Amino acid sequence: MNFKKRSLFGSLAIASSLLLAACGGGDEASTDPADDDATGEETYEWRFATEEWPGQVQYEYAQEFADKLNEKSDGRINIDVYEFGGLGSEVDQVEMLQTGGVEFGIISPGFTGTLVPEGNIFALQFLFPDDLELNQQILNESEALNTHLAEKYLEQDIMPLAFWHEGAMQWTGSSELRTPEDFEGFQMRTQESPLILESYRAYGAEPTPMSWDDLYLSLEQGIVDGQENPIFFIEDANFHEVQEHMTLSQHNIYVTMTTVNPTFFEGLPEDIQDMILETTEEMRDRGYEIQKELNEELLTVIEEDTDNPTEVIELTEEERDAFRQQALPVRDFYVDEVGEDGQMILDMLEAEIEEALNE
Ligand code: 6CS
Repeated sequence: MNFKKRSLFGSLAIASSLLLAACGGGDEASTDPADDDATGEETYEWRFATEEWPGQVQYEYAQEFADKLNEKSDGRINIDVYEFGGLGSEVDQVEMLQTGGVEFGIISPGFTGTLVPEGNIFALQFLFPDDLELNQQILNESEALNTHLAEKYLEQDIMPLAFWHEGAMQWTGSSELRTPEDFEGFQMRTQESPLILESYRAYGAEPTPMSWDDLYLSLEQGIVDGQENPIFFIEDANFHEVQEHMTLSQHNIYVTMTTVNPTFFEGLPEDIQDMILETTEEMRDRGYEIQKELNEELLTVIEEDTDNPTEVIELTEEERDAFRQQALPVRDFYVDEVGEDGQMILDMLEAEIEEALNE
């Protein structure tokens, strides 16, 4: 049993109070200041939803973001950071951000694939190069993402402030995953986005979307055979306890977004907006730095956990290439699904990646 499971009762209590707010029963995405402080200046109380727990990358990032804003505003801005589980599933959190039940959220595109089909771009395996630092630079600077994809999110009441990644994704399984054939009939847990499912069908797997809240038990009980995630998450969520094998596949990077409710943001005074944007800039590489440290440290923990031995499989470049070849046609599927704008975003991102590699 996963000892880190949180109290359901506490979680439901938080979720229902925020849902009330989202339904208009509370201060829905209100830009109204909470109150005035002793000097008569406005103060603000905001909520920031994350998809992870304390100690994991998103939560630590969000807490630093909150602390910085608090400091910059001389204590006038107070943000409550919510760990995952208290506000429902990842998809529930997306809806809360859209409706103003929370002002800020870290949202992974893997949970918005139906809402913003163009965001499925991050499900395309072997699209980004292996250099993780370069990938963060691409995410920071990409016009395809920060302008064109961001517009698609904005149309759905989600305003991306920054795209960043939590490291390379790896596979774990109850059986070895070395070749695409190993995925034949393999029950793979995925996030919700349709293109993630399609990517695993391309290997012959049978993908099952589910929240990560249900994943430990599903792996333990054999409801699914395996999953994909960065190493820090595999260790911290204890998936390695219930998986025999981990393949260092680096088939993708885990991209996520710092987001804000646009109506709330646009209603804020300009100086407060500037503080948020400045904080976002200062935080640009923090996600990268936090994931780097955790991913390195926790790989050793998995390797040295003799109570829960996990075979760590390192793929050769030739072995990775076999997956790459099977993954490439999924890009056509992406374009068929998202049409002209999606094609433009993909073409532009591919050109930006090429340029970054040649610099
Ligand atoms: O696998 C997932 O769904 C989760 N993985 C990470 C790295 N962060 C949150 C997400 O929900």
